[in-house]
Amino acid sequence: MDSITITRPITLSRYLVEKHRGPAGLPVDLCQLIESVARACTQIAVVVARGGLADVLGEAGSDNIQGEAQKKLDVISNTLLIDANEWGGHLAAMASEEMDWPRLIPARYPRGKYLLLFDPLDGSSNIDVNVSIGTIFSILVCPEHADLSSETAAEQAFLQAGAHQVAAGYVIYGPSALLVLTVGDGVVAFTLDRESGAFILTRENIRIPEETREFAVNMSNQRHWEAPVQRYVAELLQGSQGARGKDFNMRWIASMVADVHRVLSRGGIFMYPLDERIRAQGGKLRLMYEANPMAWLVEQAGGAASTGRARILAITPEKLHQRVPVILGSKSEVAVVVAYHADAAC
Ligand code: AHM
Ligand code: MG
Repeated sequence: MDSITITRPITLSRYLVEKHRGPAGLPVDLCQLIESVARACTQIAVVVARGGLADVLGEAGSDNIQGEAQKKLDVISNTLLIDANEWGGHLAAMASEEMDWPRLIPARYPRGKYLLLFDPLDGSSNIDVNVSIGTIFSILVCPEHADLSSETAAEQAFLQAGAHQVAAGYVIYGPSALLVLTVGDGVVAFTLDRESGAFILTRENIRIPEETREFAVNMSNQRHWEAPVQRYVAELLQGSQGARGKDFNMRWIASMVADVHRVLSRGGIFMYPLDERIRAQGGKLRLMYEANPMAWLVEQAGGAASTGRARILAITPEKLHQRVPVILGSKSEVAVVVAYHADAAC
């Protein structure tokens, strides 16, 4: 009889079970929590893909705590993530870009030991124009004896540096839906098989190339940037005729998930630096559910992530919705920007 080759794809479930059994010894409840986040993202992928067919495009008619207008899909994605994760018994609380305060687990469900943070649908400005968007998530351990007596009291439990994350990742809703994940031993990617509904391992040991010729920044903000970023980008634009001695290419999708995914895939540097208009608020991107998970993924892939003055993962947050400047990607490029900040401080 002819032999038949059966390919057995590695699903997210199998990957996590193997992480539990292997040297990483990933706790079972953390594995289950990651799966439950992934399940919610599968539902978000379906709704995002239906778009205008499901009447989910456009404004929700409300603002979030940052005063930004919420899209219908922001609100729907937030609800799907809450509904998928609050009953499982893994969480002590969750926090979201779209909620003013942490959400406590209702008393009818068991309370677990993890804290889940998410930006349910990042890249809001791209939702209605059919450009890639994504969900970003970060998981922390809830401190023992944390005060979870009220939503406002619970904020304190979340205020941990990104270096304490136990899992982080994003799902990008693009031509394919991909889950990119780290549990602290490298970065892997899974592609959603829309027929089976399973995330299938499609890339392992993702590494960001050290050298790059590509940068991502919103150039329309140029005149407002601080001097070190002005200097860095001016040199990139001078290309082979300037100090860098080589030409650079620019990409700006305005979805952090899509821009960071490109950096993880083929290298580059992504920046949302401080500028004069956003100085008082600390930056544009949010530390705890945008910068931290992305910074950890990038570091795990051999890159670097900084505010220009500090390693992002070392920052102890003061507020849940705190914002920071973000400069991340290929290590050698981030090092140049950090050096320019240090020069300017002398
Ligand atoms: P959002 O969470 O409201 O979508 O804002 C974050 C997004 C990032 O995805 C992206 O990098 C940035 O905002 C784009 O900002 P801008 O429109 O200023 O270029
Ligand atoms: Mg966002």
